[in-house]
Amino acid sequence: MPRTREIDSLLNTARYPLTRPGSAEWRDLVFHARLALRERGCAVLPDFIAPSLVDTLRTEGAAMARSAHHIVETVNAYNLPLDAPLPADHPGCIRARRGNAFVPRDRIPTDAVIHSLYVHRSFQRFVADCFEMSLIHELADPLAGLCLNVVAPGESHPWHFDTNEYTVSLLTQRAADGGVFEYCPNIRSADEENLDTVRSVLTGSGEHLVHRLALRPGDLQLFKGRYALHRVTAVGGEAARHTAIFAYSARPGVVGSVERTRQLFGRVLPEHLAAARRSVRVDQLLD
Ligand SMILES: O=C(O)CCC(=O)C(=O)O
Ligand SMILES: [Fe+2]
Repeated sequence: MPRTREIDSLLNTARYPLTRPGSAEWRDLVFHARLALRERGCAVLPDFIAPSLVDTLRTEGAAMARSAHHIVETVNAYNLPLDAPLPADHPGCIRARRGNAFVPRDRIPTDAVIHSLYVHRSFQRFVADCFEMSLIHELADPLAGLCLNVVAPGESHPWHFDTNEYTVSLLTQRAADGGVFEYCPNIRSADEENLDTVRSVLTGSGEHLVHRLALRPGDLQLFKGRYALHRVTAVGGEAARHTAIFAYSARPGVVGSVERTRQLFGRVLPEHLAAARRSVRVDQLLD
């Protein structure tokens, strides 16, 4: 089996000394990431990947993008079934077209840059520290743990909340036009849905709550996607937008639901059926 790559060869180590945990530079990076996460639920670490690998990142992503599961769906921000019994003014009644496609973990080569990073202990330790956690775990989900999100020209990834509390992502190919990541920090919390505010964003009157990121390939993004409503706007031009999505959890053993897995990847594996009987959730929020 191809080996994963060593972290020193992957990163812009001059800026990101991940092999020196606890050093002054490490503490400074973590301090700033924590501040951004506390204030906005989002931290960007620019030029995280070694400049010499940014092209490899793009070509590897473009090759795996051929295995994306393409299906255009009508969804709501909570990924609730469209016939869920909700009051008429509930923001979950607002529908959108989801046109992005995911390449699942079992279609991503082990020696790809994004896989090498996802499983690397130094990287996980650094990410955990930024999220103020002692430890983070890869999802036990054989499909959703690591994905490539493909937004093709003309498509978008509409407003939604993530199932995972924390998400780490890395742009591998940017759109020539559009494909902007937009988010509303802390619009809900573990015990408050804030339905009125969510509805205002979905209907356009909450525009002042929307933040935008100008990401470049190789930038790392740390994000609290369970509490921030977010989307990728429609991609223009010829090129698709590709992002690696690294999903981690505070608990080991987290596996996506059967319904959501089928929705995202078009198939389920025995691990999903087994997990449905155990059901590990971190809170009682919708989705
Ligand atoms: O591709 C992105 O930048 C965002 C993807 C996203 O929000 C998701 O996969 O849940
Ligand atoms: Fe998301």
